[in-house]
Amino acid sequence: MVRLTIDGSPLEVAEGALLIDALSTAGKAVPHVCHDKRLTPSGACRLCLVLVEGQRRPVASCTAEVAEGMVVQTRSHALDTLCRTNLELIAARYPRTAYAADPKHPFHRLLAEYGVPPGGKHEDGFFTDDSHPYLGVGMERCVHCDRCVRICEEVQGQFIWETIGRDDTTRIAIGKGPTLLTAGCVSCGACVDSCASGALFDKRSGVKPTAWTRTTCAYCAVGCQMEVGTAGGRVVVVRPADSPVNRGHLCLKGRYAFEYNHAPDRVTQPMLRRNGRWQAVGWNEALGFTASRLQDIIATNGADAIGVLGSSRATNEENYLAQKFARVVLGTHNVDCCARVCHTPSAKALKTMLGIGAATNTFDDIEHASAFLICGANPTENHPVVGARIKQAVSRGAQLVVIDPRRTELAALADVHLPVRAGSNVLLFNALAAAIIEEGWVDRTFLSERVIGFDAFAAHVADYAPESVAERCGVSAPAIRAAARIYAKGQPAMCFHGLGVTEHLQGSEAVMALINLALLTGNLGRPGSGINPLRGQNNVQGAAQMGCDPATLTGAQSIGQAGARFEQVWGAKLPATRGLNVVEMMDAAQAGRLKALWVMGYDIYLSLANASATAAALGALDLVIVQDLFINQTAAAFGTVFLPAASAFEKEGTFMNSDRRVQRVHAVTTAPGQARSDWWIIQALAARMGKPEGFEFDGPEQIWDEVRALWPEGAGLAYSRLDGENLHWPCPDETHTGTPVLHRERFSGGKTAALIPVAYVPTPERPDDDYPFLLTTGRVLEHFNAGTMSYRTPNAALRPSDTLDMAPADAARHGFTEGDVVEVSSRYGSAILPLHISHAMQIGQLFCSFHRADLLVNRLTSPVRDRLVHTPEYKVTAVRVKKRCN
Ligand SMILES: Nc1nc2c(c(=O)[nH]1)N[C@H]1C(S)=C(S)[C@@H](COP(=O)(O)OP(=O)(O)OC[C@H]3O[C@@H](n4cnc5c(=O)[nH]c(N)nc54)[C@H](O)[C@@H]3O)O[C@H]1N2
Ligand SMILES: Nc1nc2c(c(=O)[nH]1)N[C@H]1C(S)=C(S)[C@@H](COP(=O)(O)OP(=O)(O)OC[C@H]3O[C@@H](n4cnc5c(=O)[nH]c(N)nc54)[C@H](O)[C@@H]3O)O[C@H]1N2
Ligand code: SF4
Ligand code: SF4
Ligand SMILES: [Mo]
Repeated sequence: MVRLTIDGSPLEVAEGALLIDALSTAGKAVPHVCHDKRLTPSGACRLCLVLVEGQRRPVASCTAEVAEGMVVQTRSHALDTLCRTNLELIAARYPRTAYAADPKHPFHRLLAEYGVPPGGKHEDGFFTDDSHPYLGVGMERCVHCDRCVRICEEVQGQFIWETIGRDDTTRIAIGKGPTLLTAGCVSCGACVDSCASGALFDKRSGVKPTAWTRTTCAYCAVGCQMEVGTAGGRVVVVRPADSPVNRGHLCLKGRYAFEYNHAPDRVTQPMLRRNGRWQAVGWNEALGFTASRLQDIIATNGADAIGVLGSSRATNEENYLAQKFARVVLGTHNVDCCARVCHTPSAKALKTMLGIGAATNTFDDIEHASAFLICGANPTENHPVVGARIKQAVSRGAQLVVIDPRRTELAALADVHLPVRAGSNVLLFNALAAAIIEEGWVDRTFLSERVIGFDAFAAHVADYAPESVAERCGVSAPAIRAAARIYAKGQPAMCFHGLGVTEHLQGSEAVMALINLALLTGNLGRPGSGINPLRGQNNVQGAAQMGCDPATLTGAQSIGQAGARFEQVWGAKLPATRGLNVVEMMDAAQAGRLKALWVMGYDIYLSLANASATAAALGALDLVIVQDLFINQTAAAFGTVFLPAASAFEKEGTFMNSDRRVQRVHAVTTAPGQARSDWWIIQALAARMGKPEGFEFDGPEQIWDEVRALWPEGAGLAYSRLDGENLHWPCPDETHTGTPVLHRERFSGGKTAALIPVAYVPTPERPDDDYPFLLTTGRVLEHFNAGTMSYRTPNAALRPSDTLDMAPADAARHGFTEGDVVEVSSRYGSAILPLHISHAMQIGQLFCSFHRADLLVNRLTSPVRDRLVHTPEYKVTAVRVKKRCN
């Protein structure tokens, strides 16, 4: 800390702070237009001048660091005059109409305070662009603070804005024009957020918020913190909050895509399907009907004829109750969630090898890493705020290896991009291990102190030398060696992986093969390293961690080891039979063994692989209870009962993000009509089933306290701590400050970890003459999974459809042109999509997203599943493509 004196009063602030920030902490904010905490200081506007004892001239407080003993004076007649003169220069060209229209705008208030009327010198030639659904541009209001240029570059890394011209004719415009969108703007809104004058603005911010509430983004598992502005019971604007995870940044989903919440087709009443038609009913009737049907099924077929699916979109508290309901009220371990279809392989591999099935490090480590290995993940689209942080780290000199069949945005920036043939990760990861060992790039100290099984492992991977596998992986041997070198020598190196690793026949094993690389090189147990799955939804990590998993209880504790404790706290016997996961539930339904399914916030018909099999399974059930915000595809085609849920904007609770942070979710508005929080619905149904005991919580905090009592690693995460602190579990007691980096001195599973030789097993899904292309599926920036939310926002205008992406050479060979409507067929089904010719694609490989409900891309995907945990192989399907004749 350093001590200063501000206008005669003492102040203590952290060393290295900028004087301007120290002044605002002291309640002595000085005027400025060019300063933004998120950016490197520019000192351009010269409004923030102060007098510092011992300095002859006034000092720009935005570029000066605090120093011990500094004596500062913030106001004086001379300073005010200087500030007024500088403001006059800035406002000389500022339009008077804008000033008159919005006197409360901070810049206008500043002009008024100093008695500086805008000059309003009319000029032409400003950049305008009205084509963006969210961002408004009125550059005649530009005051040349350059904050848009700087934030787009320094935070988002997109380089859209440029300063053109000189002196008097200087303008801000987009360099790659003609519009923001054609120039590659990713609609993050950072430039609008930073703009000092209103030259850039949110087009929809016509309604001024009357209240602001801080909460956690309900889209992806980055877990950004945001301030939500509401008016008249509606969300009207969202702004980034300053928190360690997002540091005042958001992506276009968190910032702009909230209108689904007030969509006209939000379901606001419980419904029963009678004679094929949905009929609105009251809660009493809906719950009574559901309870009696479930009781009948238990009486006739047993509790194991029912399955429950928790929701990765709902809170921890709600998922905890969902699995407790399955186990205690119904009496079955048939409970799962969509973690099964994405990162259960990561959890399995990490738990098996290191002892905890979650990311080893935190996003805060990105700035400590010297190198990155990004495998089968596309963070700039799917975890955009993390993607932006990685881009910044790379621009500051960190090395980057990307393993992805597609040339993603990060791949284009990479030192080495390995465009691996989809399905051959294990071959490639073993080849990287072989190269690291052969070249002597292993970390000998780490190996000797913390790793066992080296000799057997080295012998195993010797068969996978780069030169012998490169061709099968579709990459070159020297490129494999170059990548191995960067990962092994670029200490510390941080590995992030995604579904391109897990959603395969060998998903879990491929994650093990990645962990082997970290063990060989000592890239574990310290900041800037580790094996880090980029988890999916806002609370997928939490849903599984809460026990929405057939084999584990809350806190990923095994039924065998922790069962007795749960029976004691719950006052109930746990079921004796083994539970089914979601894909086994589908098999059991098709075989007639499963009769009922309660699906909370999970559109399985749209999102499970091999949709015709899903349809056969869901169609065979007697009772399908859907609890959601909307009539999703599962409800539309197969629902019997619909229970309307409150959204994340409408409830209290917690989400667990990708790097083990538990963060509060706060209600910013009330739920529409009769929609209720998922936890309320579960409790009400338990009561109607005649088992209210253990489901009579007053609210989320009380539920969370029961979670903490059962989960030793989460015991310290009291609600009272969660708003202010940034806590990563393990956090065993309320004095513990959390564990951002796992496995520091020892592994959670023991002193040493074992290298596991993984043999490559090719997928049975192979191209042939009939199905010559390899299709991989995944995501795009603008839309989110089942699309129920993002398609009900102007994001639909930004990207109206999934597309089939094809390499230019393949398109030319088949005579396809951009936008052709094509029929894609696999051995399992077909889908019709518009074609997009993309330089990101390799020859023979195709990509499409799966977000648009009516396209139902999962008709194409195969029944192949991960060998250990049954995750569907969404990433490899052999297909053929035909132009539709119309
Ligand atoms: N915008 C947006 N963000 C999202 C979501 C969304 O729907 N939209 N969904 C969220 C969810 S639920 C999840 S789980 C995450 C997923 O986030 P990611 O894991 O990034 O998701 P994907 O786009 O499915 O796949 C990532 C990459 O894997 C590559 N890939 C395919 N096959 C292979 C292979 O065999 N080997 C390798 N090495 N790579 C391969 C693909 O080309 C793709 O670039 O995103 C979350 N964030
Ligand atoms: N082809 C292909 N298919 C895939 C994938 C792929 O890469 N390729 N990825 C897979 C992966 S990783 C995942 S995670 C799944 C995702 O697939 P899903 O889990 O089916 O999709 P989501 O859109 O995340 O959300 C599910 C539902 O939750 C509802 N919802 C939102 N908030 C709440 C709430 O608070 N309460 C309740 N009750 N409901 C709510 C939404 O309206 C939506 O209907 O898709 C999988 N499917
Ligand atoms: S919205 Fe984001 S990407 Fe687009 S110009 Fe502004 S800062 Fe750059
Ligand atoms: S990066 Fe993820 S958590 Fe952050 S704003 Fe975007 S969708 Fe929300
Ligand atoms: Mo996911």
